Amino acid sequence: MIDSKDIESIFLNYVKEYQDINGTYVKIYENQPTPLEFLRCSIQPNRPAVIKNSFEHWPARTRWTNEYLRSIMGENAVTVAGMTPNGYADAVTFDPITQKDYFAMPYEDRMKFSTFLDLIEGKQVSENANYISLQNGSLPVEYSAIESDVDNDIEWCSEALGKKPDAVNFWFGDDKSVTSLHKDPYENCYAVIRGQKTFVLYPPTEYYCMHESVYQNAVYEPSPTTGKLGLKPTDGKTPWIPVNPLNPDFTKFPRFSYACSITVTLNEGEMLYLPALWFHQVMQKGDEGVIAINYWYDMDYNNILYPTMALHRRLLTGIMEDNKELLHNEDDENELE
Ligand SMILES: O=C(O)CCC(=O)C(=O)O
Repeated sequence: MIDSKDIESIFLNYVKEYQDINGTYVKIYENQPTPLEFLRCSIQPNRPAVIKNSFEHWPARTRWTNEYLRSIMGENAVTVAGMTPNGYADAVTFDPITQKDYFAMPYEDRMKFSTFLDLIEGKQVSENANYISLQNGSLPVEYSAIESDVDNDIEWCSEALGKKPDAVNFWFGDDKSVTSLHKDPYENCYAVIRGQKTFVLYPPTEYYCMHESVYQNAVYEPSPTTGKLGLKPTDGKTPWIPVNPLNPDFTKFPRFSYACSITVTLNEGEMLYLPALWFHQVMQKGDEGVIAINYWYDMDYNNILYPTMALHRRLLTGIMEDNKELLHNEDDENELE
């Protein structure tokens, strides 16, 4: 009779086989690759890469000081989508009041860009982490005044993929904000303009190690009396990874001990190619704020990668971890009804 331990060892073999073959190698391109080289060496094998010296020509590289941004954008209203008391927006979070883990979504506020700069520069005190982190193509929507300081797409990547980006996003935050471990169905070219970003990466084959589970949603809201942000449970559930690679709890999440991270630190002027469905957690540091632009290209759904991830998710999180909601969900990404 086969038991669940046998099935677990099959998943573990799959994790290890990929690790044995690929190790933790990250290709470094000293200059922008040709589309063919990028396709062959990075996109097709679905491996991360760092690309140096590829966007030196962007005016943003020299122009985007806080002073300049304030002069052009200061009066414009922007969305600060990542306001949290602990720096973790969209993350599994324990609520001491209800004694439950939730999928915690940030408080989203609109403010003048100059007010956001005051918060980042410490001219206005805030108890919260404040992060400009909208992922809806925010650059052309909210930052059209500075959009022409960067390229509309990453030419060699567009050529390699045969498409233009689906979304171009503007990120501005500081070391208080961390993006929790997750994956996206996009090929991602992530360009650091100011400061430093550290990505902790895991390949899609390590889904087994991630302990993804389904959590009730909650959103941070300011208390009407104190103004402090607290969690308010809401309708809906979200499948999410509860492990923090910075401080993993191996008693609660033993399978994470088999995960093999690749840590990539990007400095100003460097770009990460983050392949579709790679798990990533992102930290940042830099005086007076960290700025990045990323280009999201729709992943190739004809490839076996997407259905393979869905299969693993249904088997592991759906059946073995008994989250039946996942089995009936057609959309394999996030929110569940
Ligand atoms: O920069 C960040 O904080 C997160 C970036 C990210 O998750 C992404 O580009 O998919």
